[in-house]
Amino acid sequence: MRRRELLKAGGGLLAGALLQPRWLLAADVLEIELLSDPAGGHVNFDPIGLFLQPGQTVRWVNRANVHTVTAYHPDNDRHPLRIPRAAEPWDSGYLIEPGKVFERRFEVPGVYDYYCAPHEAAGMVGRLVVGEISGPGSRPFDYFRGDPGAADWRTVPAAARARFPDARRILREGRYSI
Ligand SMILES: [Cu+2]
Repeated sequence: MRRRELLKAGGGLLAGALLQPRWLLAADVLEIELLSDPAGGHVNFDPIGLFLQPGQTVRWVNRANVHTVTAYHPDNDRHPLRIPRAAEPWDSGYLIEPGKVFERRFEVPGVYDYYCAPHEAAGMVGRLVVGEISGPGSRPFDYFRGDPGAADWRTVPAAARARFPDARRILREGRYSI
């Protein structure tokens, strides 16, 4: 590698380190808990909003009740596309017992919205910002209206829309709990 390229690579690393909140530097795996009160009336992901760098992994841990971790993607029961176009959709399936975990590594930058299948209508959703605010997840909830290819996509329930944290806040604060 020539000196000029070395300097360029070093500069990129430095810029990345400065942008990254200090608490992120220690961990390649970031944890999100799946929570519920005993009656099941109040359910949520904690943190509901999380910033990570490309290459980092998220581990979702079920603490109570039965949940899924499912990407907003047409492959998942015709939900609208709200993850980067180049990213693979995912669905954890049911995490039935406390202590069950689901892990996923994120490489493609952008906003990733996801939901819990049994509790989406109750507003159990989460948002990841991987590196930057971009992609379908950064657009309004009804951005696909009038697109013939998206005619059979569902709408995001009102309770879920109301819960999503602002992506700019996630970028600013690193993580956001409700
Ligand atoms: Cu749930």
